[in-house]
Amino acid sequence: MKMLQFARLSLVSFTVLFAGCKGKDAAADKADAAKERLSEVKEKTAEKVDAAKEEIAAKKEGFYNWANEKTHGAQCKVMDSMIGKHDGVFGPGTADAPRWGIPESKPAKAKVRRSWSKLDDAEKKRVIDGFLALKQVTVGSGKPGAARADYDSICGPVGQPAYERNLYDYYVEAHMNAFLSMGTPIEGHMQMSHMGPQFLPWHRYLLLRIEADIAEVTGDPDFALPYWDWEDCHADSDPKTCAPIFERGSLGTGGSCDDSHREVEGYITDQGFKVNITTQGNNLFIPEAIVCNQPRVLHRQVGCADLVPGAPTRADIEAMFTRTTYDAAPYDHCKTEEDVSFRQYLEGYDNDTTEMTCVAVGCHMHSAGHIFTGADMYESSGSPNDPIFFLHHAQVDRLWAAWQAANVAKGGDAAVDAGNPGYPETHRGSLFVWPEVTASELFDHAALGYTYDDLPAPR
Ligand SMILES: [Cu+2]
Repeated sequence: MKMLQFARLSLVSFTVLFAGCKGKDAAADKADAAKERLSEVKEKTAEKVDAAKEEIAAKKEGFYNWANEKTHGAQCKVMDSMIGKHDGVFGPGTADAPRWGIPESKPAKAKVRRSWSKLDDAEKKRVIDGFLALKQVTVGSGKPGAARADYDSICGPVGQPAYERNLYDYYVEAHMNAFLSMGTPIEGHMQMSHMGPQFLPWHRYLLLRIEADIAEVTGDPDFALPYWDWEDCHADSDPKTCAPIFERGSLGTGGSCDDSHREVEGYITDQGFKVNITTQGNNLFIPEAIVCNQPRVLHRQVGCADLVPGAPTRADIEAMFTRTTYDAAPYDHCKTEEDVSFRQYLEGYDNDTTEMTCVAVGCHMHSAGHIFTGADMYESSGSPNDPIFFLHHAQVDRLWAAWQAANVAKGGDAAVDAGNPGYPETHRGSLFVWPEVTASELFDHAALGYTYDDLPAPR
């Protein structure tokens, strides 16, 4: 009996042992195959990274230290020579939602965009909550709008780690892509989001999209973006702080002029608002400057930059109304034969500066708002990282609407094209990143279903 048991046991052990051997062989085979696959993947990834590095190096060669140039004209020319060095390989940053935000026909009831400082505390919080909600709309979230968070991120192609894509950062990326791909051979110098006639329509559409996103995600179909009335900064005893806008209870503080303490404090930070993708050191055109997936708190340095005395003033707005032409040749950021056009002026350019930053990105009006807010709004092509970006651009959009209305009121030639006399024929087409939308269909804001609580008129 015992013998039999032993025999049986041995047989069992032998079988187990044998089976174990066989199992080990199979497992080893599997491990080898996995290793092989892994090294293949690694090799392919390394190849891709090398290719990306080469591409980036080639692009960097096109960058020139144009700060050496001392005159406006010379700086302009050098800047121009940089444009077109990037060929748009970074991906358009699109999500599959063509014409999102554009109503099929003019809605019966217009949305009303109101001044930020006219909102009560609860309304302000609702706006901030809307921005926060977009950060939660990730591809796998199952939330409304999740499909639009499935965009081509710039991070992979520039060799940066992926982060969890979301409906807020889509706009940061779209804006970064627009800078990186500026003046691509495909799009040409014509269809540019900045430094050209499409500056205003491009940002008008960006606002329409995010406004529609917030409306959908928060379930509030009447949601309208507020605007930052720059004049509110001058009603304050200290225009440098612009306390009525940068308040602790909602949008958060203005950070600090001390470079190591720029963190925005207050409601928005307490609610967990984080920056996920940005660029380092004022580099708008260099892919190497992009940093992904190092989440951090929002940064501001309100009123710290010497380049601008403060937010634009009422006098600046009056000067805007004296411009009679929408845009003038060479239709960019450079000097025109006479004075700067309306678009050049509102974007921030002037003819006289030789300060390199002011030649490149402008120091007045729109640009002044970016520089005045500082840090994330100023140093990066990812300026939509700061929600004030959308309020700021709503103000720019409002001033465009005001200028148009003033022209329509004048009648005659000034009233053509919804009050955009001088809008060049060559720049009416598709928008960069959103080719399904054309610039000219964005001329009439009322037809797009929104209006402003107050449009300034020339005095
Ligand atoms: Cu912009």
